[in-house]
This record gives sequence, C-alpha cells and structure tokens, in this order.
Amino acid sequence: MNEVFNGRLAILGLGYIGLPTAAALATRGVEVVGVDVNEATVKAVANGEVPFVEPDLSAAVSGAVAMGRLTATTETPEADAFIIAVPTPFQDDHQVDLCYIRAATEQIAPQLRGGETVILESTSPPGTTESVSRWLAEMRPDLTFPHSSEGVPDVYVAHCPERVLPGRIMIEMVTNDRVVGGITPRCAEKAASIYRVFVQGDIVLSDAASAEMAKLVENAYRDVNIAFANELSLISEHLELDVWEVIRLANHHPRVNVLTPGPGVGGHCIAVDPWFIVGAAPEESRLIRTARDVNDGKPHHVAEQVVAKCERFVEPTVACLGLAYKANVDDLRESPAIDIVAAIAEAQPGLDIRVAEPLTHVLPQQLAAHPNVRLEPACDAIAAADIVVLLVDHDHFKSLSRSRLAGKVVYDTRGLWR
Ligand code: SAJ
Repeated sequence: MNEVFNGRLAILGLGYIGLPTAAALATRGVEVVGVDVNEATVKAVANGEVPFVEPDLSAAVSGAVAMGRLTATTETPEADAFIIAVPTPFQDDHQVDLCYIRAATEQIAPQLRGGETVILESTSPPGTTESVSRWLAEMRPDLTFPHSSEGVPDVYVAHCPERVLPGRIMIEMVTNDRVVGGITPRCAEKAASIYRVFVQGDIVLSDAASAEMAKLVENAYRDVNIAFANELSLISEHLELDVWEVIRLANHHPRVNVLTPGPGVGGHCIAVDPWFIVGAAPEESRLIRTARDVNDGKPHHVAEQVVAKCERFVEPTVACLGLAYKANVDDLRESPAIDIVAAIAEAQPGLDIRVAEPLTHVLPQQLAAHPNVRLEPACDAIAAADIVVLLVDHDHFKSLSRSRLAGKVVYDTRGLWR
C-alpha cells in the first residue's frame, strides 16, 4: 500500500510554484505553513489573497485559508516535511546562483528533530539536491543525512521538479505526471507520499541527479524547438516568405510539429534553465547554447525592424502591444517585449512610444526611465499610432476589431492577426 502524507508541511517560497503547491495540499486537508521573506506576500496570503494572476488560484488560496489549513509567516516553523520552492537565478556569466536555496536550508536546519522529509522543487543543476543534504549535515552534525549515511538517515532529502505551465498551473499541478528523485530510494518514496495527496498523474520515482537533469532537459528541448521556429522566421523574412504559411504547410506532415515563432523567449524557466546544462557541460552543449543565442537574438532583430519602419515617417508614434513574457499572464520576468520597447526607446530617444499591457497597471522600471514611453489602453495606443507592434498574443488584443489597424504599418511578431 502506497504511503500518503498526513502531517504538517512548510513550503519555503510563496511564488508561482510554492503558493499553488501550498493551496493544492491545503485544500486536500494537509496543514500547510507558507513561508516567505517578503512581508507583503505573507500578509496577502494570510488574508487569502494572491499577489499575482493565475487562473483558479485565488479561489483555492482563499478557500484553504478560510478552512484554517493554510497559514503564512516569515519564520520557518517545525514541520514533518519541507518543500523548497525559491528562485534559482543565474549570474552575469550564466552560472547558477544557489543563494536562495542555501538560505532556505539555513532556515530549515534549526527546525529538524529527525524523521522529516526535505524536498527541493526549485529547478537546479545536477548535484544541487545532494548539496542541500550536505549543507544540512554541516549545520546539524547531530543528525544523519542520506548522502553519507549507510542505513536509515534521520532526515530524507529528495528533488521533485515542478513542470506546470503558467496560465494552467492549477490544472497541470494535478494532472501532470510527477518525477520524484531521491538521494536514496527511500527518500524518493517519502517525497512521493506528499505528492500522492494531490497528483492524479503518474508519480515516477528515480534518483535526485537524474530528476534534476530531466527537468532541465524538458525546458532545453522546448527552447531548441522554439529556436528552430525563430530561425525559420528570420530565414523567411530574408526570402520574403510568410513564415506562418510555411509552418502551417510543413505541419501537415504527420511527423512534423514546428512551434510558433515570436519576439523571443521569456519567463523565468525556458530562458534560464538551458544555461544550467551549458554551465554543467560547456563543451558538449553546443546545440543548446546556440538555441539560447538564436532566441536571445530575436528581440534585437525585432527592435531593429521597428526602428527601420520608423524611418518611413517624420515624427512617428509607435504602439507596442504587450509586455508580459507570454499570452494571458502578468509575469514580466525576462520578457522579450520589455527589452524590445527599451531598445527602440534607446535607439530613438525622441520617439513617441505608447505601450499597452492589459494585465499591468504600471510601467516596469526599465521602461519608466524613458520619458517618451507611456502606458495606456490598447485602443488609445493604436488610435494614436502610425506603427503598431504586436508583442504578446493576449486574448485582449485578439478580440480588438481589425478595422482599428486600417492605414497603419502593422508588425505582428506573434502571427495573431494573420
Ligand atoms: N514561446 C514561443 N513559441 C512557442 C512557445 C513558446 O515563442 O511556440 C515563448 C513564449 O512566448 C514565452 C517562452 O517561449 O516567451 C516560454 O513559454 P512557454 O509557454 O513555452 O513556457 P513557460 O516558460 O511558461 O513554462 C515552461 C514549461 N516547460 C515546458 O513546456 C517544457 C512548463 O511546463 C514548466 O513547468 C515551466 O517552463 C517551468 O517552470 O520550468
């Protein structure tokens, strides 16, 4: 009979992954304490509110708080299990920065009594889960940990990477298969007992390093495939072909499924995770590195094209539609749209740039610094514009009447209006 967790669980990091996971467990009866260093986030969650946009999450969080199953605090409490769901950014040289994971283990260490399970959910290079076990062992020499202990350790340590798609998190968290990699098989089994509370997909057990690498491979695979589509868009432009038509035709082949070109790859996952593979095996990761370069080059290309179109006018006004990293989310992290608007503003300091982003109320800092960039509703931005640049395929833009675009130069980087 498979074990199902029934204890008190602390989740460190109440962001895009930690908070939905907390809500998924708490609404199914687990006592969950959400921990975050950001007091505003803790206050919001304690009030049953969600500090970002994600379908169905608000109802789950407010329900869990009202049931008394989800609480929030800045201090890590004692618990039977800990999930670390903090960011893993990279530094300027693309090397991973593990400072948030290290800080989380420092908070967990004093709370350990023996018998707990510690799970790393943050996307990390191979070997990080073992580092967590080593760090905990250094901080708690009175306890045994699985990377060094021969028998049953006092504390179990495992990696369980998240693989949910922003915009569909509450569905995919439950329905996706889940990979659970333990430092030992028993560690994997202990961690699996927690995910059995809410996962309806298969729970696939493995070792920690393979699970870490599998997560990176998933996102690198998508990055390489998007790079192929983005390269096709450059080739098609050069050959004066319509890339959307070329892809539509090619995808009629039963074994071809080219993805969608765009203004670049953003977000905190696909634009970041492949670098962890490149960092771990630089000589061997030529294709993965090149895909990153192709995708990172796309925003520069789009900005150059817009600047070239401006030269047709005396004092043009440009409307840039969308700032989020992809459709129907309010997440601006690593967004190519922001880089594009900033690059246009830098290249043409006097240009009148109107930005429309229906899911944001303020301009991000990078753009607020430019006096000629202003945020306004899409209809107003389009009405004032000579050139309309579609950067994000939000449903809101799809629903706009095409007649608004009449007589304007339109640069649709997503193929939304074709
Ligand atoms: N994009 C394109 N063309 C496409 C698909 C995406 O240009 O055909 C762009 C998007 O506009 C966006 C970026 O790529 O800028 C990434 O978007 P996405 O929807 O592909 O992925 P994410 O970053 O929102 O979520 C990914 C997912 N990974 C995979 O699909 C392999 C998700 O399942 C992961 O859980 C998530 O990364 C994560 O947290 O790692």
